[in-house]
Amino acid sequence: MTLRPILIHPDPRLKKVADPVTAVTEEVRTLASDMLETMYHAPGIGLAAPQVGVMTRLLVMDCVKDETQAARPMVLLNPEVTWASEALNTYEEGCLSIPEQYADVERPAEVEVRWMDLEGETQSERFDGLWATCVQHEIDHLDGKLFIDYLKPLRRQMITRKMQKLKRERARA
Ligand code: K1U
Ligand code: ZN
Repeated sequence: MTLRPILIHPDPRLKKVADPVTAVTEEVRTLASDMLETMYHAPGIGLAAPQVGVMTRLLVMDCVKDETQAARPMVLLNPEVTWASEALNTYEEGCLSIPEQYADVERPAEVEVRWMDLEGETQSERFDGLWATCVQHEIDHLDGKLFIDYLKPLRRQMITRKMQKLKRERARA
């Protein structure tokens, strides 16, 4: 397994719609495995393929935060929200592509998602709580959308400027 570098906003690849996975190849399995390792190492609770520069509709997540509970690494290929609750939930979101910036985002509290697993089988599950927030945040990444796109333009601009500065500093180091 290999740690893959995570792209930092602004980057054109984070604004593009990713392409569907057409077959579960060795390349797809390696990508999923590398992304899980990269997510746990970050640490994070989710990661979408465009964040590691791969324009494919693949996401990984594990929202088990309690260390006494068993981990639940999930790999979702071509995920689609098939139902969303009218009830909304607000969560202070972060993003591994926008380090150390957090903001409240309102999203459906529960969603049903259909996807293909690494065996090529169709799966469907209803998510709530942090799982629902995370899967929607990751599917947004596959559609070229970031959590800051839900914020007012001024706040979004301030965060983008901070990220530009961070990237300049990292390039100099
Ligand atoms: O997609 C990403 O950038 C990952 C992101 C997912 C996410 C976080 C919060 C709400 C929605 C989606 C993260 O994992 S940021 C890091 C984080 O939330 C975290 C890190 C360590 C422990 C617990 C949470
Ligand atoms: Zn993110």
